[in-house]
Amino acid sequence: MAKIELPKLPYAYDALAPFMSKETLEFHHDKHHNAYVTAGTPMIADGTKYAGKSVEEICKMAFEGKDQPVINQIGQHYNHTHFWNWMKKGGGGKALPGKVEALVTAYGGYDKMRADFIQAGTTQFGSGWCWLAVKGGKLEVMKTPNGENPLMHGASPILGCDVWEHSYYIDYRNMRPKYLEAFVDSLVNWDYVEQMLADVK
Ligand code: MN3
Repeated sequence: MAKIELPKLPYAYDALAPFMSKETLEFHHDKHHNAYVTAGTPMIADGTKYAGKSVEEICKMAFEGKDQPVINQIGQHYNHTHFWNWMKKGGGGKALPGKVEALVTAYGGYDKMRADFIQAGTTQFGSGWCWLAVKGGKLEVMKTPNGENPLMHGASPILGCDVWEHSYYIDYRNMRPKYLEAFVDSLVNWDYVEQMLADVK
């Protein structure tokens, strides 16, 4: 059966300060992500059409079938499971692993990618995510509402940033662009981005 569980954070709750506080991570991981797992678990249990499917397959099936509750809960479980790994202490900046750098260079370079990613996150109206995704071998900057992700739109996500207010309001109040700048410049775990790129089919 498809089984989901709340993963442990891959670092201490205070590891990302001052860019993301312990308090933000406690609420965001322990309360918000946990709520998606709790609500999503019965939706994909044995006896449902999602039993035995991977979380990635469930995301695509749910979007295809316009199954909004599953898009919301399982989409958000997928997004957050990677989100914790997309950050690390001492992350961010321009030192990209080779294959990621090649993709970004083909896109138009680091500065363009950084500006477009921050712009996508800033202009996502209401809750959602901004992304670096791969489609047809090329890098795309995307934004999606609520719990959606690039898998649901025929692309493979390699980096995502949560722009729901619960992700930044404690640390940045209403200044979403400042949060996005800190994410790119000081938090991104490019090694994990490279790992996801390696898994793109
Ligand atoms: Mn969130």
